[in-house]
Amino acid sequence: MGVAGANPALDHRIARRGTMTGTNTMKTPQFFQLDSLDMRRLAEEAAAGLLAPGAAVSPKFFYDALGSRLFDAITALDEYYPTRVETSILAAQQAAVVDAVLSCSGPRPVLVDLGAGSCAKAARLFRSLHPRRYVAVDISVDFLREALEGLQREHPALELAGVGQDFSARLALPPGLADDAPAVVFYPGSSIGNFAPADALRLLGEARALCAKGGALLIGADLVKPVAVLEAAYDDPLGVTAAFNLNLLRRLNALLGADFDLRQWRHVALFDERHSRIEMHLEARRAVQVRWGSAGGATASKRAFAAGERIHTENSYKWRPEAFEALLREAGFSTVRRFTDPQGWFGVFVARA
Ligand code: AVI
Repeated sequence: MGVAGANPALDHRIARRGTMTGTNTMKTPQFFQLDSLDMRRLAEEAAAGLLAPGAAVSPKFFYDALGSRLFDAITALDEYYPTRVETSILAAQQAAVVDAVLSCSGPRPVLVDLGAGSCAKAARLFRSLHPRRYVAVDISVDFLREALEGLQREHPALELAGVGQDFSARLALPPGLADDAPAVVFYPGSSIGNFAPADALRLLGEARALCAKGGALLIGADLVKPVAVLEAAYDDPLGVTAAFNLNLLRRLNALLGADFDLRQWRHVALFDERHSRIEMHLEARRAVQVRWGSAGGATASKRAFAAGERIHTENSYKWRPEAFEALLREAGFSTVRRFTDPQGWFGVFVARA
């Protein structure tokens, strides 16, 4: 994830070319980087979060190269059910889900994938959805290049585009990518749960604008369930989620030139019933002083943390299905279809734009 808002003036477009392989035209993915990854602003944002009275750092700082690998490892844990359950819903009910989507968009929609990463989840829909174009959006096009080039070899005639954009700040695509046909916006993984409801509403409204010409949203959202199940998913006995959380301090050391000693901090994950969210924190094991320099661009500073004081690193909201459907309607979507697993742990929603 990144920092700057979308700025069409910064567009860096690499033109699409077609190459002839025998009698077939093999298309080439096109790439757009909409936000420049401004390390100075990132450093300033992180420093401001550390200095706030209730210290908090955005979860976007989790995802450096190691953090992304640790997140992949989390999705393989027995305790972390969201990825597994969502995949099982999309596999077992794929025909009904795709029918619901196509009944909104009509055949051959543009498929827009938010937070696409390896593009693997969306690629599983290609054979039933038959998109006319696949647009993968992630914070940096560099995360998408390899995946899209691999997909192009498997689907030589499919138009592919990669867009680098921090859609946590603003979602808007370059003209010509999703405005020439009904679009289906795909946002799996319950990543919407990492937004506070007001921010989720803003993002869903922008997603609706993308698919407003007779399209649909296909989105996964994690649902409320017993607290013990939720807390185990975010505090696994192997310590993978703890490592994922602590890695944020490593990232801050690199970004800010800070001197966090990871051994002085521990991972905390608790379900907050009032907000219906898992909260992740890093808690100081003893009184510590943290200093950082001006290397990253932020002003040199320091902060003392008392024993037990915490840095809030992530919220992961868990929705009641009716409340999530109400949120979709508030964002402007009309009919909503819901698909769940037998235990009702996870919801896949198809919302008409
Ligand atoms: C990416 N996101 C949906 C994950 C979640 O479940 O909120 C991030 C995560 N944090 C700890 N474990 C997984």
